[in-house]
Amino acid sequence: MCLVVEQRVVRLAGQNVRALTYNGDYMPPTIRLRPGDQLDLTLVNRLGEHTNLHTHGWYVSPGGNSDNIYLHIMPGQTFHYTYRLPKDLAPGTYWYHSHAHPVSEPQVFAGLSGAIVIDGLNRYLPPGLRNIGERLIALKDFQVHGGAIPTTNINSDAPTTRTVNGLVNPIMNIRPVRPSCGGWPTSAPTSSTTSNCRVCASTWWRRTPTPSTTSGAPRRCSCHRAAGSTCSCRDPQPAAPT
Ligand SMILES: [Cu+2]
Repeated sequence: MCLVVEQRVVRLAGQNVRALTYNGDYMPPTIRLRPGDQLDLTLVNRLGEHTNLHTHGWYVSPGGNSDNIYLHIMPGQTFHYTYRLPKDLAPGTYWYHSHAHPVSEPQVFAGLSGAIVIDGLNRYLPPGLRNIGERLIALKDFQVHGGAIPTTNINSDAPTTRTVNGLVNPIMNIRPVRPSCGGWPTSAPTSSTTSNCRVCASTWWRRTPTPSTTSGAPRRCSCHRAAGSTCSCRDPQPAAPT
């Protein structure tokens, strides 16, 4: 894998913005690996200052050409990283970013961050949901001064534009889940329809605390079987969690 670090004009929230990018994108490639894998990554620095790479959250060597935050990859330099992931690395989401002192904050602020997924999280789901589809949501925010994301006099308290996978207010179509639906485990039932999807979704969703009704009594449903089983909910569906 190769990451090229450079300043580029990217399209953000309907405007052209100079940002610091990996491979020319505000939302750079997602690194996807499994516990025990080895990541060989080439970092090419086309900035006018040094940078480096840090994999946030990994339990890996912090020395040599691994997750060594003291490295300075100088302008024009190419560096080869090798990360050996332990077999017991927790699956889930992580992220990578510049950790080059003292410029890590402005570099990350200007865009140098991306997502990492360590596969294997599904095995912690209820058995009937382990084959559901997966969606990655990466949140980044930016400010613009003079057509560029500022890298000096940063005011993190100033208003920012929040992005989801690099987009502002994107629309994501989701549907309640059943094992064969390929939907989201986090989706909640939103209607009183009686499709299998809704039934399975309500089964999943009832694993979270049940919200109270206006009378204060918890809403309950007759369905407490494992996801995928045939069941029906006689009572109103609970409201979506907030
Ligand atoms: Cu970090």
